[in-house]
Amino acid sequence: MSEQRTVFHADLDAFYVAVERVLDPSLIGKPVIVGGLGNRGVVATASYEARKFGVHSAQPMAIARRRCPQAVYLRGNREKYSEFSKRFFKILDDFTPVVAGVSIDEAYLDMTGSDRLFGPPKVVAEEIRRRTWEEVGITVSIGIGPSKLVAKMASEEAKPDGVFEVLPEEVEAFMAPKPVRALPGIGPKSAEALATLNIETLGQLAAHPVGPIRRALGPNSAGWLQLRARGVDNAPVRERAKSKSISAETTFSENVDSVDEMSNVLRRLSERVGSRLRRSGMHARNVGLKLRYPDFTTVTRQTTLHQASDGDDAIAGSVQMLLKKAMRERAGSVRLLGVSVSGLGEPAAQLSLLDDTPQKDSAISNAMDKARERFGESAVKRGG
Ligand code: DCP
Ligand code: MG
Repeated sequence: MSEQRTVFHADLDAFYVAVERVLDPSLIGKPVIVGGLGNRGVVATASYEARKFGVHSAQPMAIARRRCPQAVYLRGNREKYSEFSKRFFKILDDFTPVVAGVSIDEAYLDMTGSDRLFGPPKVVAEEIRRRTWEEVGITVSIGIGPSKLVAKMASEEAKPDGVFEVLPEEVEAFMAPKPVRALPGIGPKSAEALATLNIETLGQLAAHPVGPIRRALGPNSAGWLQLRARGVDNAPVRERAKSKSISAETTFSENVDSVDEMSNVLRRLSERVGSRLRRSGMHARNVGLKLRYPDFTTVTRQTTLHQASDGDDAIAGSVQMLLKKAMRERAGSVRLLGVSVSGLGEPAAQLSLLDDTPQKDSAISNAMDKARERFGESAVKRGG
């Protein structure tokens, strides 16, 4: 069918902790936990020393403190992390024009045909690792495979501080013994449903008759997941999942009842989402607001932009409107606010000539990103 591809998945090791260790080498070798330190905080990441005690990302901080009281706890520094992230992505750009960042510390690289320029994949991967170590001061793990899916799973194998290559002829044997949960796209619920069919491994999933799997997982995902269980994935490195969204949220240590304060927080969250959106090179069609009330009732409201955009004003404007609406429906204090964008796609080639607002918004927002990079997030604010 198509030519054989070579895909890399590169993921920095314990990224936030690694940055903290560059800034303060006395943290090297110690259990270190970065995250929200308030009583409702969660762990953003933990050093591998702390992971041994059962501490992991997204865990409530209270549990981490119980499991690893001797760790060094840090609040973290978003601007520093994004600065290090940019330096890492700059290095990746030197190796291929086809780099797709998927998060602050993680990217796919299409390295098909790069042998002639740089040498065999493993050698190239070691070169990326060497440069990242020397120029950023952080270790990165790299998985190599004939598809994004296999490269991603190989990088799990490579972690920490290593390279793991899966050759095309090794894919099935590499996938088959893994538990179904190892496949991106299979969560705890799907795994449970598969367990009722006595399917524990990807090999068993691939070999099972499709009928019962359809009934267990739904007609849409069954066939697709069986292919993926065998490592089949033709998605190009550039393409992003259609369902992809970008979001940012804040849980307050004390409930907030002032609508002005909610507005301010939402403005900041909108800018954070906008800046990540601009880095992705995509425009968003939908903007969403999330509110959680003190009784834990959570509501989400969504609106569609007139024109897909990546500008802070477009996002923040819609969010303010959604906030007003939500407060009319249920006024009072909130414990969490969130902003999201979805319906992401390539920017329209030709924006409306009659309406230059989105372009201007986008250009100003880009300039603000640069200024924030230099002076910090809170230093630069746009007039209301
Ligand atoms: N992160 C976060 N909240 C999460 C997961 C991650 O804030 N629920 C942040 C902290 C991580 C960074 O994103 O340092 C990168 O996420 P990874 O999943 O790549 O985790 P790490 O880089 O920390 O560790 P690993 O070595 O497993 O990649
Ligand atoms: Mg990482």
